[in-house]
Amino acid sequence: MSRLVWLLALASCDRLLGLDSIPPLHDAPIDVRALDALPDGLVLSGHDEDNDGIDDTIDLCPSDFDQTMPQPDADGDGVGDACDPHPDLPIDYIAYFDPLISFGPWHQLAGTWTSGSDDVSVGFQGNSSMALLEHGVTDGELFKNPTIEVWVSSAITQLATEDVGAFVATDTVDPPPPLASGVFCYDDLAVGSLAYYERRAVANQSKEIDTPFAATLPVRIRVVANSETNDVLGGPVACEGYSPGNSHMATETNPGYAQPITSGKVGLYTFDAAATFTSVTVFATH
Ligand SMILES: [Ca+2]
Ligand SMILES: [Ca+2]
Repeated sequence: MSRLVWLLALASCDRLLGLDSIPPLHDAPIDVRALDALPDGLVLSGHDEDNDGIDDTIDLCPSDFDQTMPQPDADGDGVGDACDPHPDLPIDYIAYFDPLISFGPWHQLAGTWTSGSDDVSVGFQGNSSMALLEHGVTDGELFKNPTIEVWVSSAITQLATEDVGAFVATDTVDPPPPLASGVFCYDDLAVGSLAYYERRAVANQSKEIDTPFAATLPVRIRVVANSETNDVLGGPVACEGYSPGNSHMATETNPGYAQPITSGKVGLYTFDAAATFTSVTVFATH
């Protein structure tokens, strides 16, 4: 068979099988499992945050790219391996996901935030200032053993101490100063480190740890804030930084405080920096 005839035969075969009528994955952000498995009342969002071709509503990791079908989930808990905080323990679920298409339930405590088409941004605030965007829905509550995942797509720095990150605060977050009591995790853009800052109001304790972290935007920052003393999950709190651009991940754990965080709120913040946040995901345990 000549090369031309072979190609014609192959094209004909595709038409017979209807293969040329199947749109590319990225043009059809619908998981095939949704066709007969979508629970009553569940409506696809029509939005695909991580651009992996799977609608946010049914994506096992809505903010972490994984277009493998079906998406790997080794422990079968419904949270994909690409984002599962405890990939070997079937205890996790996605408690909250926000693609930040609008401000939605978030409200500003400080700074000037703007809502873009698919993100929220905060402008440069000047010397030693902080901008806080706090989640109203979680007011007064904290998901069990939450892991807060935040994606940052851009950041502008002008001074020597620039931070972009997220926090879990143990009580009401007032506009600074002072810093709220809680756990702050951030990419220290000026010195290229992943930083962990924990402040306990009762004991008037604070501790900051930095580890080298040469992040390339976009960057994923996670705050792991266990709400129970649970040896299975490791230490009480930790921070993680991940930058797909250079495949570098850093983890920082503060062993100095054994107390769990038993109540609180979730927030985004910057310090001496302008930044754009593209999504927030809260993982929790059953
Ligand atoms: Ca997706
Ligand atoms: Ca899992």
